[in-house]
Parts: sequence; structure tokens; C-alpha cells
Amino acid sequence: MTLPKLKASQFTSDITPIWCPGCGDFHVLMSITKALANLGRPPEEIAVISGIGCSSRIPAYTNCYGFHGVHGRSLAVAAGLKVARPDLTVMAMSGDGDGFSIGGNHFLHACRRNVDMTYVVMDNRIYGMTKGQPSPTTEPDWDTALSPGGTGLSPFHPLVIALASGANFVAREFSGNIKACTQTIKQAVEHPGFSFVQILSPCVTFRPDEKEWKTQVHDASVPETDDPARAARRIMTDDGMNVGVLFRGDRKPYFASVRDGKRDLAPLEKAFEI
Ligand SMILES: Cc1ncc(C[n+]2csc(CCOP(=O)(O)OP(=O)(O)O)c2C)c(N)n1
Ligand code: SF4
Ligand SMILES: [Mg+2]
Repeated sequence: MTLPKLKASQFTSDITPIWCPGCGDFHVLMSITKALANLGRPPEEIAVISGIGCSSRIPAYTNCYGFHGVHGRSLAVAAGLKVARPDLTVMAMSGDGDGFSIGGNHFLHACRRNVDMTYVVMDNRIYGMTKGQPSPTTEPDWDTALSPGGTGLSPFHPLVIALASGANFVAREFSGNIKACTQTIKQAVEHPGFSFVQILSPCVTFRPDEKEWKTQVHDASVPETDDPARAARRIMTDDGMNVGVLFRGDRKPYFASVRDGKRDLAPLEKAFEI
């Protein structure tokens, strides 16, 4: 089957983003729309679900179906939608605060459940929208007025957590590498099951130091693997800045039997009729 030729502009809405000039999220938006165009599915067959945060504004800036929802709950909404409408391509978009603080527990169980959808987290190691509080991925010695002397807390490691919790595709990219981000997002969407992509996306306003990320990111020294033990060994030496696909597994997605039409939900729906 020949796929229709689509352009990224067909996936962009007419709402102008209100992100700060230079915010990494602009690049993520470009990569998302390019990846969606390359998939060959029209915008009305795609749903983009988010929580709350600067990063979570993304659904409004795409032309797909979207839901800018409740802080930390993008995965619950996205999983419910995918199970109810398996024909749609479902993407959940989040930030490090939304996804790993208030939404942390949902992250674990979304990886474990392995519903066929893609989770993109724009990680700027800060709560950008609420003006710069430390997040779970903030370095322990990051010293500001809101965290005098640093939090002293060990940072959350999203790739380790995703791998240990059962995600079927795990990757990290840098927002400024639009080509690599586009390719990885497309692969994540095409891979069955729960795919997780952490995108290092600088907050130029509250973390100007992150402008240096473009000189600090580097390709991972070890290629991607389908072996969780090898992937785990690679991330034990992770410096937080290596990019690329880490792991591509072969777990069967949750509810595949429903998608194949083998389970009849009508009796259950009838039982709950009011
Ligand atoms: C239940 C609830 N608690 C707290 C908030 C306040 N709040 C809004 S966005 C946010 C953090 C956003 O950080 P992140 O997800 O990293 O997004 P960023 O703005 O950095 O892209 C918080 C704490 C809220 N909106 N709702
Ligand atoms: S506050 Fe930070 S994350 Fe939010 S739009 Fe500005 S640069 Fe981007
Ligand atoms: Mg953030």
C-alpha cells in the first residue's frame, strides 16, 4: 500500500505557541509534526494527550485531536482512549514535573501495562510553567533561591525506570537534533506497545545553563538492543547526555485481543447499564 504524502504543516494548528523564544519545546513540536507526517496517517486519526506545564501545551499547537488535561494524568487519559479507540494513533506528551512527580505512579504502570501508544516527555529538569522549582530530574546541587544549596536529592532516572517497569521501546533524544528526534519519534510510534522517549528540551528562561546541552549531548557508545540486561548495563554508565534508542522489546501490547476483535465487551457494558 502506498502511503499518502503528507507535510508537517498539515499537523500544525493556527495557534501561535506562547513559549519563551529559544525554548526547546519549539523543536520538539517541529519533530512531532514531521514524524506524524512521515507516518502517513491524517491528523484526524491521531490523538495528542497532555497534562499541565509549558511542554503540555503541545496538543493545542497540533492539528490532531487533542486533550490538554489534568496535571500528571496524561497517561491515564491516553491509555483509556487507546483501549476504547484502538484504531487511533495515541501520543501522550508531558514534562518532567508532570510526568515524573505528580504523574510518576502512572508512568510506572503505563510501562507495565504496555498499551500500544507513545509517551514523549520534554525534560528540562525543572518546573518551567510555575517559575523554576526543582523537579525529580533536577541535579541535587542545583542552587537557586527556590532550592538554596540544592535539594540534595538523588535524581529520578526515567530510562532506568521505564526499562525496569516494562516499557517496550526506550529512547533519549535532544530537542535541538530535529532529524534524530523525528526519526526516533516515528520509530516509537510504529513500535507495538508502550514506547517512551525522553527528550532533553532546554528551559532557556529558568535554566540558561541548559543552552550548553547542544555541546554536551553525544551518541551512546553502545548500540540499541532487544536484551533488557544489556540495556540495563548501558544505563548503569549513563551520564544523562547520551542519546539514541536504548531498547526495543517484543512484549505483546495490552488488550491486543480486543483489538483483534476476539473479546466481546457487550455483556459487560450491559451489566453496567443504568
Ligand atoms: C494538581 C496540580 N498541582 C500543581 C499544579 C501546578 N503546576 C502546573 S505546571 C507544574 C509543573 C510543570 O512542570 P513540567 O511538567 O516539568 O513542565 P514544564 O513547564 O517544565 O514544561 C505544576 C506544579 C497544577 N496545575 N495542578
Ligand atoms: S519557562 Fe522555560 S519551559 Fe516554559 S516556555 Fe519558557 S523556556 Fe520553555
Ligand atoms: Mg519541566
